Amino acid sequence: MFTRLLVATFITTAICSVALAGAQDLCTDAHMKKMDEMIAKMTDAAKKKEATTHLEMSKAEMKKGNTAGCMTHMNEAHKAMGM
Ligand SMILES: [Cu+2]
Repeated sequence: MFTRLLVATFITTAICSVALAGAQDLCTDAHMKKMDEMIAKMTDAAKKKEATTHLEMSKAEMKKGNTAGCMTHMNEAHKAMGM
């Protein structure tokens, strides 16, 4: 019971910190790592695949230095994650 509450609090905090961050904070290796971790915890296989696909495209755009493209795919990945 207490563990479930802790996990729920952790997830809510993670989602809020993502929602409040700007593009300069999201298109970073640190955030990509966080996204990988969050997607790994997803239980809906179809949504998980969708989020993974968009995250990979987001990473590719980040490597090219295209922040706008990175954010577009990041937002799609977030949507697939239910954020
Ligand atoms: Cu993200």
